[in-house]
Amino acid sequence: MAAAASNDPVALRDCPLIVSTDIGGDPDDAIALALAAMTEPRLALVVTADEFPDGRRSILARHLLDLLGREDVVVAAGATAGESKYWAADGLVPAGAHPWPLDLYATVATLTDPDSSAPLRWLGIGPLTDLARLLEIDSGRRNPLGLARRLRIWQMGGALEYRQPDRAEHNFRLDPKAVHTVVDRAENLTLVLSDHTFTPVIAVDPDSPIYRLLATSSIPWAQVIARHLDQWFARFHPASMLHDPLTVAALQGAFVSFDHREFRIEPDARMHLGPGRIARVSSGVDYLGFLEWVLATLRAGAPASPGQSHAATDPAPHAAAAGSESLDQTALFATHRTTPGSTSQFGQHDGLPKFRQG
Ligand SMILES: [Ca+2]
Repeated sequence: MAAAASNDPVALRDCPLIVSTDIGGDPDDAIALALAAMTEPRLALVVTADEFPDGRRSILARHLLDLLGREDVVVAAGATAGESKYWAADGLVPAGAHPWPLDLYATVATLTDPDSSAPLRWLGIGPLTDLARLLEIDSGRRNPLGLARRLRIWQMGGALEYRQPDRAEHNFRLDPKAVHTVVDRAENLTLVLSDHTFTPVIAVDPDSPIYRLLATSSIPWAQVIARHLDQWFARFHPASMLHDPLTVAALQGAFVSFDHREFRIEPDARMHLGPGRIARVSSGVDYLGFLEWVLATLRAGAPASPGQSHAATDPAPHAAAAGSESLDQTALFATHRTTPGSTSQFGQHDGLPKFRQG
C-alpha cells in the first residue's frame, strides 16, 4: 500500500493519529488539540506528559475533547516527565474529574492490527518521553508492532540555530535521553524546529484576533481555552506562541516546508548540523496562511481547508463554532502582523516577551 512507504500527509490522512502533549501549561497545546479534534476524524488517542500525581493534564485533555464532541478519543496519562512549574489551567474541569489509568503500549496496540504494516501517525507537542518508551517496549517484544518503522512522527522540538546556544530547545531539554532514543530508532521522523516556531508573528496575546474570538464566544470549549490563556498571561508570559498548532498544520502537509538534514545530538539534546542522523526538519513557514487557517478553523469549529480559509464565510451551522467576529478580521490580522518594519504590539515592550521555549 502506498501509504506504508510514504511520509506524504495526504496519503497518511486516514491513518490513526496519536497526540502526545503537555497540555495545561502553555495554552498552545490546548489550541493544537482543539484544531486536531476539529480537523482529524482519525484522532484516536491523546497521551499526556503528566508529571503531576493527580494526572491533571490528562483530565484537562479529556474535558476539552468532550466539549469538542470527541468523546470517541481515548486519553491516557503518560510518563512523569515534564516541568511542573508550567501549569495554567486551574478550575477549568468539572469537580471530581479523575484520570483513567491506561497501559499506553496496550492502548496503542488496540489502534492497529499487529499483523499489518499500516502506518500510525504521531504528533509530538511535548517531551519525547512516552514516544521513546513505546519504541523501547516495542523493540523488546517477542511480537513487536514494528513502531519504529510504522510510526510517522511529527515532533515540535529541536533547533539548529537556537537563540541560547548553551542549552537545548525546550521539548528536547525536558528529556534528552528520550530524544536520543527517538532519533536513533524512529525511521520516519519530522521535526518542526523552534527556529521556525519561535516568532512573535504567531504569538497570541489579549489583542490577538484568535484570543478575542475565543474570549467573546459563549461556546464552552472556547471559554475553557480563553480562561487557560488568561491564566498563562497572568502567571507566566504576556503571549503564547503557536508552536504546537504549527506542528498540527505540518502534520497535515500545510504551511510548513521541510528538507532532509543531517545532524548530531549532544548528550544534553542540543542539535548541530553535521554527520550523524538524518531527519526531515522544517525549512520555512507560510505564517500568514497558517494564522488564517487557525482563525477560520476555530471560528467554524470544523475543518477549514488549508489555503482556503475564506471558504468559511458562511456562519457555521456546526454547534461547536466559536465564531462571532466577521471574517474581515482575518485580513486585518494578516495586515496587522506583516506591516514591514512593524513589531505590532511587541514594540511596546522593552524587548521580546520571554516565552516558554526560551
Ligand atoms: Ca507543548
